[in-house]
Amino acid sequence: MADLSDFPITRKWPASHPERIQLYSLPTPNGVKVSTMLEETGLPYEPHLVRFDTNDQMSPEFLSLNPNNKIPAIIDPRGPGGQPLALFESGAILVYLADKSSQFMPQDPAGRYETLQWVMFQMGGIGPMFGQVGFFHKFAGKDYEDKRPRDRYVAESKRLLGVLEQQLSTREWIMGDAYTIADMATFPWVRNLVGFYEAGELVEFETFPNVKRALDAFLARPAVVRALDIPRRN
Ligand SMILES: N[C@@H](CCC(=O)N[C@@H](CS)C(=O)NCC(=O)O)C(=O)O
Repeated sequence: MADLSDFPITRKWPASHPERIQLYSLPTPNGVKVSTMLEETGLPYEPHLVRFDTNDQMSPEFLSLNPNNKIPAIIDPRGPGGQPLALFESGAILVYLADKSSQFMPQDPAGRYETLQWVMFQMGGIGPMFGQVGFFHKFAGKDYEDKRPRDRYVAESKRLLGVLEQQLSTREWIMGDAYTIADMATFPWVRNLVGFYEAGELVEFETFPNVKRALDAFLARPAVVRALDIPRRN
């Protein structure tokens, strides 16, 4: 039986199944990337809800695992060399789970690097820019009189959607026929932009038909349907 007692986070979120991967998350776009990957691979895991309304992400127990106070984070009791491994940052977790499961990452070196390139494109571009659109369009920033910050992030988000559109205009998924962690990183954010952030009109989403097609295909996957509600908010 794996012993996770060295990880203070397990005091606030006790492991009922310490032999399984422990997921600390909330079904936000970054959280859904990892719950999707876990559902798609079939790796055994145990989800734990990190609540923002009670600031769980700022608790000493959570910070002991991720000093950056953000979900998602995991502990794999059987990491490299059979030793427990704690990880935060959704991109790093996706790569780790792809390597662990040998799934959703091309096996050839060039395909692997290209997939990583698109994961980085999401992590450095799509996530941060779409997130700013959310702030300036839907949340506190919507009341700012000066619309230049909003317009800047909308323009950048449209540009990024254009890059995705071009990539998807000749491919089923970002990497071609193969559905990979690049798709799992990207589409939860596209969904959020046009859904929760209600920015579809603002970014003229109808001008990106291939992004829409791939988004719909992503959302139709049974693993994604399940992942969107993991960990269940109670
Ligand atoms: N780069 C990080 C970003 C994670 C992130 O921004 N998580 C948000 C939810 S989507 C969060 O935990 N926010 C809580 C906070 O900032 O206090 C990743 O991809 O894992």
